Amino acid sequence: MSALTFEQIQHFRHSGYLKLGQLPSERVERLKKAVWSDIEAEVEPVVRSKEGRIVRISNVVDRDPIFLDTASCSQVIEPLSCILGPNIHLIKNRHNHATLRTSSEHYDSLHRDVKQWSRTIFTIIFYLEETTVENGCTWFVPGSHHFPGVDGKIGEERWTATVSEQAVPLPMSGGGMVLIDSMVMHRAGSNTTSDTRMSMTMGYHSVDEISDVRDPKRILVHGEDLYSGNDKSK
Ligand SMILES: O=C(O)CCC(=O)C(=O)O
Repeated sequence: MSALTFEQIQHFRHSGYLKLGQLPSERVERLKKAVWSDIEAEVEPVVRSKEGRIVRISNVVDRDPIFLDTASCSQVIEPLSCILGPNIHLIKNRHNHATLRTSSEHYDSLHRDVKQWSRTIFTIIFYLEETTVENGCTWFVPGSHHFPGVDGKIGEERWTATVSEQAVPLPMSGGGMVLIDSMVMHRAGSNTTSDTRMSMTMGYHSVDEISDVRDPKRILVHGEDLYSGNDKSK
C-alpha cells in the first residue's frame, strides 16, 4: 500500500483503526526468526508468563536491525504520513515489543494505550502470524477514541463495561498491519489454541513542532525534527 485514499483516512478518523497493506513474506520470516532467536537466547528485557515462559521481548528497536528497518519501511511510512504528516517519530517507551500471545497469557481487558486525546499516539500492530477469533485476534470498539479522556488507570474507564459488548473482532492474515488511534478501546482476544499468535507493536507521533527539547526516547523515522515555536522570533 502507498498513500491512503480519502475514504481510508475517513474510516480511520471515524472508527479509530484501519487495516493497512501486507508486509512481504520474506520480511515477515526475518522478523519471526529474529524474535525466536532472542527468545531462545533469553536476551533481556523480556516478559515471562506465570509459568516462566518468555512471551514478550521488549525494546525491539535496539535488537536486530530488522525491527527498526520494518518500523520505518515505506509500506509503513507512506500510509502513516497521510495521517501524521511528513515528520514522524517512533516512540521507544510505549509498545516497542514483540509478543507471542499464547494461551497461558492472562486475559487482556479492553483498554486504551494513552489517557488523553490531545496527547494520543498512533500504533501499528504488525501481525507476524495469522490471527483469528480462535487464536486471539484484536477486538476494537469502533469510534471509542472519541470518548473523553481518562483520569485514572487506563482500562478502568467508567464506560468500559457498558461498551464491551460493542467490541468487534478483526482477524488478520500473517504479515497484515493495523493502524490504531491509541485512544480507541481495544484488547487482544484469548488464544484458545496451542499455537503462538506472534505480533509486533510500535507507536508513532508527529514531530512536536513547538518543542525544541529532543527526547532520546523518540527516533526520527521520516522527515525532519523541525521547531517552529515563536519564542525565538521577534
Ligand atoms: O496484540 C493485540 O492484539 C493488542 C495489542 C495491545 O493491546 C497493545 O499493545 O496495547
